[in-house]
Amino acid sequence: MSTTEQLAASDNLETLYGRLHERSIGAGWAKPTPSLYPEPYKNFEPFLWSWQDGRAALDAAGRLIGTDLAERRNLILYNPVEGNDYATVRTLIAAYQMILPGEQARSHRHTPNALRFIIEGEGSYTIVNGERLPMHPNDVLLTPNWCWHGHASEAEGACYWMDCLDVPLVHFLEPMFFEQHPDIHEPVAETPLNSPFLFAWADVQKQLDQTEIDPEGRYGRRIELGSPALHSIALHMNRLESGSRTRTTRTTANQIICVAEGAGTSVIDGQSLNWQRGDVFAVPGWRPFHHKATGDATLFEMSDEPVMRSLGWLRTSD
Ligand code: GTQ
Ligand code: FE2
Repeated sequence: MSTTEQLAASDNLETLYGRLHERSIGAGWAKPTPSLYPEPYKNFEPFLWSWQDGRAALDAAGRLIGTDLAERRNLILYNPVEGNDYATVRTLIAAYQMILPGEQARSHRHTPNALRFIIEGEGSYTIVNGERLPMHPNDVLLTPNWCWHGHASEAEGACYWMDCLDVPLVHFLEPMFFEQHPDIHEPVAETPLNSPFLFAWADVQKQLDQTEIDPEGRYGRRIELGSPALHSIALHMNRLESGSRTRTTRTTANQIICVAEGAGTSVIDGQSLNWQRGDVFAVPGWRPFHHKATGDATLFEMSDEPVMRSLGWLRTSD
């Protein structure tokens, strides 16, 4: 290690860089890649995961692994970019999950916020902080930061859903905590008639029916679940009329979309993705996108908009 005097006497830049490096200091002006750039990089890709394949894979996993060995029987929908094996978009992860009749997925809690969108099956439920919440197709259930939650099924057949969590954001910011429930399976204390953690499809549909089509043409009929549903994740249902096309837009918010109803095509930064019910697709931030519905369709949108908004980084443009 050079001395302070030697550092001070450095008589060319290479010598100075070498002596700085010994001290873990870099020359800001000589950085090989810029730290500041005019607009977001395209680090994550638009991509679609098919429910048909997700369901087939879950059925196979159901034969091969049980909730005794797998804390959750979930399939991680990771964005296919170099070096990534987890995140779906920068801040969020989506997964398909399945539970078999009579199974119980043990209770735990963690600092990441989570939510589920139910895709198929009747008779499963989640126990959130002792409350038993039923899961019906197209319902949305929340398990916010540090709430106990476990899943169980009294169904005739398999029950399937999609999970969305802000784990990649928690990984980045570091406040990760996780623990198992002391009773392994948290007992049911109550079965409430309604809960702020449950958005039932029947209510969502009623609200959509009463909502006007967005006059700017960006979303069709759009409602927000919660305001926002979770501190880090906003949830919207967007209902598109058959044959309609939304106006091209972009936002700094990173989105994951799950198809609640219908079929169509989305064009995201020039890439066309054809979707149908249960499919999940990634709309990374600042990519121009529009949606086209071939029949009446409803898109369930999960985004990190509350994070962007609260930090002053939410921007949208045409
Ligand atoms: O159901 O509690 O897909 O904790 C990933 C982590 C689901 C869950 C996931 C989880 C869960
Ligand atoms: Fe969990």
